[in-house]
Amino acid sequence: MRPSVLSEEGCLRNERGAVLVTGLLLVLVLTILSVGAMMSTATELKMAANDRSSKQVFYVAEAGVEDGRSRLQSSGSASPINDNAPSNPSWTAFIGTPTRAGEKGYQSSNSSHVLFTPLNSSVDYVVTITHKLDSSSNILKWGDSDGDGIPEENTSAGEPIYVISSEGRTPTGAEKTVKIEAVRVPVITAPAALYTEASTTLQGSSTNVLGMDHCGTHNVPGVITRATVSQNGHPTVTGSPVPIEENSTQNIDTQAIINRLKKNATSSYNVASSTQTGMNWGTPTPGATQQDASSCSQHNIVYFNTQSTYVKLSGGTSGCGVLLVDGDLSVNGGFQWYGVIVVTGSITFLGGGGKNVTGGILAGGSVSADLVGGDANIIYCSQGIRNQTEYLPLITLRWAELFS
Ligand SMILES: [Ca+2]
Repeated sequence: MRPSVLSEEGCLRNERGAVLVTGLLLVLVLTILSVGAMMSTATELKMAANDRSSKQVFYVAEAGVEDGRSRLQSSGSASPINDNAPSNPSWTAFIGTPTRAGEKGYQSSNSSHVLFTPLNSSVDYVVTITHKLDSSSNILKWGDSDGDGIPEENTSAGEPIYVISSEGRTPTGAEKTVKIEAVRVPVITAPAALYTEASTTLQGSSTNVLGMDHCGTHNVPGVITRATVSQNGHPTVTGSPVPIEENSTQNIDTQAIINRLKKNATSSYNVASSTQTGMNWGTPTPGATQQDASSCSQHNIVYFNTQSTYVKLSGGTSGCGVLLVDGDLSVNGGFQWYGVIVVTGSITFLGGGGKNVTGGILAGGSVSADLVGGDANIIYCSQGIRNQTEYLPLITLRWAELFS
């Protein structure tokens, strides 16, 4: 029976060996798994760090872009960047330390170069601001060169387009460049004291439509209309080269002007066949008489969506800035406005009470007629038109993130 004992001992040894091998295999598998997990965690950490670093350097570059864009505003910036050479194609403004600006080509001896200290010194960026040029080195502008009310890139009218390029750098040495094209909001196209598209009646001896520039030297016609003008009761109309230009080919897209500016509205209203009484969106300082220009330093943008009806402003309404009306506008009683009035429909000035609009009016009405009477004084004022857009934030026309 010994062999059977021996054989039992052999079996026990074999089983012990198998347990040992299985245990060793298990340890091996666990080791491989944990090393794999550690490697994968390390990779993920590295990816997260790279992602964080990439985002960080992007925001640093963006801070530089914002530094340039905010300081190019004509007003409203504490330390503005004035483009003192708007027709110099080589003009370059640098924002950065002298060392960082030097890396981007800044030379203190170059009269076309100007250097500005960064607004934010806690992060490292260097910015260059140049004029956008065409292939013949002409300065490209953003403005309404063809008088349809819609700005476009051109070489004659409007504001110079700026190319703002900002290179951000983090303490770990990551770099990224963000580049934008930005421009000041161009002036609203206002070719006359009163521009209309429908047949227009001017009535009453106390109605004055004056195209001679009352705050500058840019004289325009009193009225430009795509239709005709009838006059009743001896209103006064002046302007240059003519007081009234009828059947004009000029075609201003008043809807496009409104759509562009209503984004910046300081007051917006949804109304339908509504009368607003005694509204105040600023108080112009009147001139010596109702036939003189008023003045005002406030800038409101008031937008009325009338849902294809009208809004009537009555009872001593006043305002400074831009009045935008989607629909028809009716003004009854005393009314003082300094700035620009743009209406997609027709415009009616009636009733008693002195009315003074200093700046310009655009009415797009093509069905109803425009009627201006009731002590209305519409006085062209180039400064009053220009004032309304130059304080607005710059528009970004194009944006690019350059990898580096
Ligand atoms: Ca245009």
